[in-house]
Amino acid sequence: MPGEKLRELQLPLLKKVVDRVYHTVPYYRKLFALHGIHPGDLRELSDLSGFPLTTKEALRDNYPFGLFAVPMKDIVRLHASSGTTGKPIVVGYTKNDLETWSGLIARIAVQAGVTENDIAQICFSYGLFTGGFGLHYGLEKIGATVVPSSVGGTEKQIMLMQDFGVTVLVCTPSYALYLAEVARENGVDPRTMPLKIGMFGAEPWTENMRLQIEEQLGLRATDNYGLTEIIGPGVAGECEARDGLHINEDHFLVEVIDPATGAILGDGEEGELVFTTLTKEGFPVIRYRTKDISVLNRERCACGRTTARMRKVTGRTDDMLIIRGVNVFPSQIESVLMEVEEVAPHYLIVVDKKKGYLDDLEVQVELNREKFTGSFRDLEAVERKISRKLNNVLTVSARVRLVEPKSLERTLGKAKRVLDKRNDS
Ligand code: DLL
Repeated sequence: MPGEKLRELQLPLLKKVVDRVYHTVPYYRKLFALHGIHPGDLRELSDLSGFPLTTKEALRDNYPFGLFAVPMKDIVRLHASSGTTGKPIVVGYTKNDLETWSGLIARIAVQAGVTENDIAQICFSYGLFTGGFGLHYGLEKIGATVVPSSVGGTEKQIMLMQDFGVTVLVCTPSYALYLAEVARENGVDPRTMPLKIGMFGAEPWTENMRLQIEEQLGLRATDNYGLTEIIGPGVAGECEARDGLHINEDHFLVEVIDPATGAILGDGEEGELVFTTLTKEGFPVIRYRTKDISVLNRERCACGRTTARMRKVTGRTDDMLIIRGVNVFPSQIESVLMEVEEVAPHYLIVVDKKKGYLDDLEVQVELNREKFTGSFRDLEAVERKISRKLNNVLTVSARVRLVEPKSLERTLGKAKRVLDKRNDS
């Protein structure tokens, strides 16, 4: 669809949703009044910038059902975000929302190359997390055979993959690497499994990590993005060109803002993604701040699709570490580590305060026994080499500690890469 047609489609949907939340959700009515703005002020798509942004805190404050825009009898499913502190954010779906959602997943799956001939194993948790159920119905919709194996029991997961001839792996990128590792431990070369396509998402991962996964599992790794507050997975996904993730703009209006000022940024400018749902009934959201950092590209993709593409999300405004005043993203560290063959792609970033005031950055990374056969002295040389590389990229010094293979904790869902001990005492 040409861009102009898409905008023609978006405007009435946008007007409708803004009007609807104003009339059905007291929170938005009050918020709009507070900002002296009314749904009638929305004449062009660009008028949306005059409306207030919605934050995670607002969603949390309205726990559990305060922002639902339909009566509870019309909500047929609840999901919740995995908050680490306090109450989660609860979202509700109507029957139509579930239909929309499976359609969007079907779309990103087709983009990734999945067909009805595929057997897809979903190793995302089935529960309040949106990953399992979200991907499930969309993959069924396109006629793929779904194996809802959920999380855990990694050895069994591998057995099922081999016995069922699984061709599509659906999980977090970190779990994909863990699967490969456990397979090798059990004498299975993961490259001999029939896997063809990986649909990975739910956490940031770098291009270097993509290469590692592809090499270890012998599949084509694709990225897909989403968040509970907007719908779950299905917001955006890569096509065969893998040159950015196509945003499903007929359902989600996207903006990029300067996280510090809230000012709207242009295409090609890096900032925080903000989404407005255009078709959701149960839980519509206006201008939701994702805290995810990306860049938009509206040039036509090699695949022919015309939707805006978002660059792979490399970090969040809130996973940014400030080390001695310098902004450091875990993805920068990951990128460096993935280029060093003596280490395995398992690491932990530990931040602490030295002498009570000086930020101290330590990167623990597991040795790769296959590539490292040297002595203690060689070990120190590898640590120094990585340290030097990190120093160049981060512009702050980082201590590197090589640790025993498999000594760092593995997670079955989203990986925990950072341990920040600065506020512990
Ligand atoms: O993680 C939804 C999802 C499930 C997406 C399965 C893809 C696959 P939440 O638990 O609410 O929802 O977490 C959302 O995870 O704001 C990003 O920070 C991060 N995230 C999700 N997908 C990606 C990705 C699901 N492909 C938060 N790349 C988002 C980078 C991602 N970060």
